[in-house]
Amino acid sequence: MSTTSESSGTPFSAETYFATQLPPPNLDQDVSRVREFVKRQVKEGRRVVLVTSGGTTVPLELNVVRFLDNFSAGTRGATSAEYFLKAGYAVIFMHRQFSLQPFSRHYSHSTHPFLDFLDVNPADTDGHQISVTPVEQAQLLNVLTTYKKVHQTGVLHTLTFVTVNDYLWLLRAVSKELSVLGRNALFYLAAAVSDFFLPRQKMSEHKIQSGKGSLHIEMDQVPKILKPLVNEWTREGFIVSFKLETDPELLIPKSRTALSRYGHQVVIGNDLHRRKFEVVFVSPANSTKPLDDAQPSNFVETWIRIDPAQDPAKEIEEDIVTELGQRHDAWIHALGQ
Ligand code: 9Z3
Repeated sequence: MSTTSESSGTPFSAETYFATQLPPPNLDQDVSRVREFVKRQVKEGRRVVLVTSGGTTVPLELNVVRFLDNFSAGTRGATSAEYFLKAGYAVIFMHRQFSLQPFSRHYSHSTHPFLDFLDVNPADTDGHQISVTPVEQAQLLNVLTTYKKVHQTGVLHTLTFVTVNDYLWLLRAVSKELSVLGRNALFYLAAAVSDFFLPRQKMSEHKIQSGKGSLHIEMDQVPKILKPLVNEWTREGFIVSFKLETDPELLIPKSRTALSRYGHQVVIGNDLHRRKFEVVFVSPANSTKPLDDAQPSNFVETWIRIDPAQDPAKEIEEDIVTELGQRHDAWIHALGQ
């Protein structure tokens, strides 16, 4: 397959996108559940964070057989969601179907399959009693207790997407619902979102047939969704986006560009290969001045690093969430200044 990144047409604006692409079939139902959840959190006085997590697919056919995907397993999002819950936030966890989820992530079928640490009790001749291998008990008890408590208190709401189209429609709808929270809403946009997509008008209805030689696909650019998110859908929320690069030299310049283009609060830059050990927070040096990404002094960079050789159990998301909690706090208390 060969693709070209140059589009002959004008890039889709968010407005054109939503006027021409269809919403996912269960959008209304998803939105009314989010509304109920948010209403309850407002009543109980909690801050709410929207965590997006995992990769988006780009289908190539309407009757989809093939699609483009990306590497994200959803580790960043699922891990961060747990730390946000621990910090007292209610969490809307919007994730790619079948990607990692808070709590169950500790027992992923590929890295830590739970069947490997369950035993049939040897004293039980009928074989009806199952026990947990002693070495796993403490961690399981800890995870299970927190998981049960979170579900009993109703502070975690889960939503799923598969395609980039599902993601965009859901993000727009959920962010509008969160606007009732004003500054108490935090957006943590960790999903790995495709930059390119195939509009439904250009998709083949049926499976693309082979036999005509190589396949050429021209994709359109996904609209820059952060702009309407910041300016229209949710005017007061604290918005954190992630910038992923594979060339470390681009990390800070691209994060600065995103910040000056969209005017939100923080871009967290991460390099694909070092993302589990270091990230950089890029934010405006002075929130009242217009940002110019050609002026480094307009920005502040704060690195967060962990050393896995010193503490293999440490997760960088713990420090990311602590830092964001403090910044969100300051943002709430700066209201009216
Ligand atoms: C991230 O950069 C996330 O930290 C990762 C997490 C996807 C690297 P994993 O799921 O990986 O733990 O394996 N997310 C944002 C990536 C993204 O699509 N950003 C867009 C961009 O870079 C802007 S929203 O242009």
